[in-house]
Amino acid sequence: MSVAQLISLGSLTAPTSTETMREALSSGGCASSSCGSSEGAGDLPPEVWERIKDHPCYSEEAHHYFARMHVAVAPACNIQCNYCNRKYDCANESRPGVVSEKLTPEQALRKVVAVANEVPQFSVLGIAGPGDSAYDWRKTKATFELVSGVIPDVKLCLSSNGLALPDHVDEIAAMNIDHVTLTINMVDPEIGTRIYPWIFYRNKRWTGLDAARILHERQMESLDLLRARDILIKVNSVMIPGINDEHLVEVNKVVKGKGAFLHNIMPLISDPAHGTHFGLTGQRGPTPAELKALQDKLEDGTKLMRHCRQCRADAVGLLGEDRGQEFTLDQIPDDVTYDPAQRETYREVVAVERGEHVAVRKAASAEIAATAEGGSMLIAVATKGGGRINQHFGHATEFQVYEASAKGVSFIGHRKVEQYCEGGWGEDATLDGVIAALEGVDVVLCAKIGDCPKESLTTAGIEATDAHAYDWIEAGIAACYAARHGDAEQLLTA
Ligand code: CLF
Ligand code: SF4
Repeated sequence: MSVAQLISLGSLTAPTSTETMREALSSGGCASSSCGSSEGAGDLPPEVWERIKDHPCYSEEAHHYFARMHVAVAPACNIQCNYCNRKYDCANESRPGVVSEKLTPEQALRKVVAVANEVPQFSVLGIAGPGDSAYDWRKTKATFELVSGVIPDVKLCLSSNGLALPDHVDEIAAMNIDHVTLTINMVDPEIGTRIYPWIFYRNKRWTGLDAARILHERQMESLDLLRARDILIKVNSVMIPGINDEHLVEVNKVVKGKGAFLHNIMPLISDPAHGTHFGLTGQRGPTPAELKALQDKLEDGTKLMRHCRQCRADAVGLLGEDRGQEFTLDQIPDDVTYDPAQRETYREVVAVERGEHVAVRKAASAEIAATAEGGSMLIAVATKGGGRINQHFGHATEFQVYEASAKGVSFIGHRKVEQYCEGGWGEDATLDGVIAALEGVDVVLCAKIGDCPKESLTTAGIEATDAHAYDWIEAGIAACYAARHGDAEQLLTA
């Protein structure tokens, strides 16, 4: 039995011993790999892998197993982005049009403890607004200090526009904050004037080219200062067609040259209902194909993040889920105390499970690459985490999309959908939306699918199968690829 199955069966919602977990694993017949393998580092130096291996945003592999939570303690912001309406959360690191429950540092601690007790996958605490975490530094710092005093092993992560960050970089380093995200949308202030109408800096409001130039200089300074302190940097860039889409190639070069570890290109989400400048003036966001084309172009630069979910400033859970509404303050007792048992047990189980997953992924990739002449395929997977095909088609609110090609198996993104099956019934209109979201996909892998949706998908040219239910994602993909392109016998026995 896998970690994801254990979670879905509720085994991790009550204190569970490691022995019980191990027994469950061996009875499932899938725990034969080496214990605690740290494979998955790829071409990363071991010390870097050690720093990212439990961070769901910095490691695509980790996002199958580990969860982040955000606490919305930093409401103040010092700039205006044309894609942001300040009634909502910071759109640099979260989904526009969402309002979080704002917390004091003490309330945030209560919430973090409640989540740590209930969500064994929890590994990272991020502060991503709802304004700017470095500008609202006093509250950001107080929150991190309180939490790390109670849960010392939690990773601390913050996201900022970079304008105020140089003023606090020594404190950031001293607090052991190992991961910082900077949102950098331009390295040319002329382009910046089309994204930022004003900034507030050194007690003065700046506009036009002056504003964009100051912001650019401070962002470059932030990169240098963070790198000098060996803090891992992720750069977020919002892709805005016609404004900075082509320019992001240059941004990628510059941030790579300055040592950014990861570059996350986020599509502009522009909806007039959100009341942003771009939304109201008809600026469109990129299509999935435009986003993918840019990402493909940048693949040889800084490592790219393709698994971002543009989550909320109060998000809780694995990246593809949001359990924030289970942890609103009114549901958390005043005197909640931290119990590390579940998180510790979970980590022991994951260490075993993960080793096997890495081995399967490598084998599947190698086998698919060996039959490169077969061409490429897009496969959408319904998963609840743990690296397995373990979700019913009708329960999915997103599909993870993989490409099988000469490069092996690559995760290329996700497609959000409306849940098709509610209370045992599926709506045709919802299914049409799901099929539209799966455009370009060749095969859907899921734990179960009914005849009706399967037929509709087939009519739309998409094969759907539950033949690989609960198998590793990459093993299922290899089997599909073999069935279509390769030497089926060879691939299926890989
Ligand atoms: Fe949060 Fe951001 Fe840290 Fe992750 S999110 S502060 S790096 S812990 Fe992650 Fe969410 Fe994407 Fe951000 S999926 S929006 S990249
Ligand atoms: Fe909005 Fe964030 Fe930009 Fe501030 S930095 S204006 S909160 S998107």
